[in-house]
Amino acid sequence: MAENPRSLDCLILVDLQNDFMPGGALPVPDGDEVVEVANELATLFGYVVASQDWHPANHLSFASQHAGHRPGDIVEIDGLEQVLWPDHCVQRSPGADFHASIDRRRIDAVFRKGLDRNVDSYSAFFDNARRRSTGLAEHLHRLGIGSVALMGLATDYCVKFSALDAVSLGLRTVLIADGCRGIDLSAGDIDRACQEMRSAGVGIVRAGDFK
Ligand code: VGL
Ligand code: ZN
Repeated sequence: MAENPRSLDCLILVDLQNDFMPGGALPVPDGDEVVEVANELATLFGYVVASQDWHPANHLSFASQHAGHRPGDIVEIDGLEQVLWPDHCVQRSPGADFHASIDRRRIDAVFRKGLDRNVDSYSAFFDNARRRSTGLAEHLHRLGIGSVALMGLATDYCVKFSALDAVSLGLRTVLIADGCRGIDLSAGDIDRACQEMRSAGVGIVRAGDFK
């Protein structure tokens, strides 16, 4: 841990896991390009956390759990709209590991999400039903961290929802645009996600701004 995290910002690395990389189960186009950005920025921040998508093998966000459905379909689970995904980031599988080039020594704490079979968790802070916290909000609060910079995968899902939750928690929040890649399930999703974040009060910056 940094000597005095109170005075420092926190870098949040979102889901830099093998399954979101090219060749993975739920590949984000060019997702591997942000790994180097993460390693560089991690040296510049006093405190670094990472989120890790961490699903049971029968998670209900998996299309394989819904007869007759395919990835990309949208269903309703417990009243919440759910996009169905290929099986990904199954707990303890290699796909759930962080990309091998990520410098783990720079990560001060890891927060896992998506453990509950019945509810997905895009945000690094809360599940999609906002019923359970991952512990990240309390953790940052305990450390006296009031501002966060986010980067990672995917811009239009986990990064977006993490950034919106950060703002809603009263954290000063910036998105490192060139440290993110998105899925664009529907063309324009990434641009719309950035607009949504900007309107919510997320500052959009570039990695070079921190150097
Ligand atoms: C993510 C879809 C499903 C993400 C995680 O990390 O953006 N997307 N699970
Ligand atoms: Zn997931």
